[in-house]
Amino acid sequence: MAEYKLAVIPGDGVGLEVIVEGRKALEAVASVTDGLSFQFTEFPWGSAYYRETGNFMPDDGIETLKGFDSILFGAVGDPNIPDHITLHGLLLPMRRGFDQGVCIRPAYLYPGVESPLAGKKAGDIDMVIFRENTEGEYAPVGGRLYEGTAHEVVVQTNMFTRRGTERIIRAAFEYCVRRNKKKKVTSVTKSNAQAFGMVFWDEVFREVAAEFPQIETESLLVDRACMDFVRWPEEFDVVVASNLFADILSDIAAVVTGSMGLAPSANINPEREYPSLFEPVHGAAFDIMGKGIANPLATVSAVAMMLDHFGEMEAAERVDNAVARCLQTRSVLTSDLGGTASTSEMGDEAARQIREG
Ligand code: GGG
Repeated sequence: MAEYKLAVIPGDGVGLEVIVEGRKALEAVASVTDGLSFQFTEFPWGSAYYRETGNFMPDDGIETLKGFDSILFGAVGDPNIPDHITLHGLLLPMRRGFDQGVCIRPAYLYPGVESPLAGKKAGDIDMVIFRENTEGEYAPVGGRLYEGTAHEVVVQTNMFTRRGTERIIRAAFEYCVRRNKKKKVTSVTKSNAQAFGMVFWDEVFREVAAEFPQIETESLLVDRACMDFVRWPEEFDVVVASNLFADILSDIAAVVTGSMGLAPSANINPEREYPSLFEPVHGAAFDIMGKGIANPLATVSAVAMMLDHFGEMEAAERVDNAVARCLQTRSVLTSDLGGTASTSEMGDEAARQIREG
């Protein structure tokens, strides 16, 4: 009998809409799985909370979340608050506070979904991106001096630690070994220009790769990787990159597999000392928020990644299969995939598919 305590943070924008459907998916899978249940505690943190209190979460927010098995997160971002304030107020403190250094972002071209790239068939694109998640270009290291004057100075420092770099690269290789249909790890840097941090990354990549001689390896510069994601995405298997590069690459991977609305993300604390966080890759989506048309399937797939993290493999597979069936049957789809369904109709269909298994 497993009962998981989940913290639910819908956050902002369409996060509020898709999280409801993520919860429906969890309730559906619990209803058909013996001994599986969830206890939800919802937190109203995000931009509305910031307007009321001056903070995106309470001072003891991280401490409060420590008591949970996992966090289900929607999105952060507000049209009237600068993005660097919202992101650094809620999501990044959780990723760093819970040492979630391994971010996993799969991208798969499902049967029934059309890629914007000509000639790509279902399954042609099947890659998993490993994003370093707590340092690199996202480290809050830097400052501004003489602001607003003609001699203003701005410093923004990338930060790479051996522990963080080794950890994400090793996670990518171990994933290849565990899911043995994955055979190649591609590391992406810009070490011709970034001669300290990224040369270091390349060195660590070679060191870790030597422990996995059975896995094919490749190192690409990020500009080349961006081109290849568009012209030859089928060449990629497992990709590992720094915080910023993998964020950009995972958005490209999401659009070439049909929609940002299908891309899930797992922010993992590999040591399991702290809760991990599961979310859709997409953000608050100001253009469609409040309209009830956001695609909730990225959140449903994030729920499957959470179940996989818990070791609830049958339940995870049931949710993954339900998403695949929704996409293949095409009877209920949101507008990003050419349908007319609302967010809640799509979520109901996913829950129905989960129950029917
Ligand atoms: N659900 C993810 C989300 O809200 N993303 C907002 C965002 O801007 N994220 C930046 C990042 O993940 O680096």
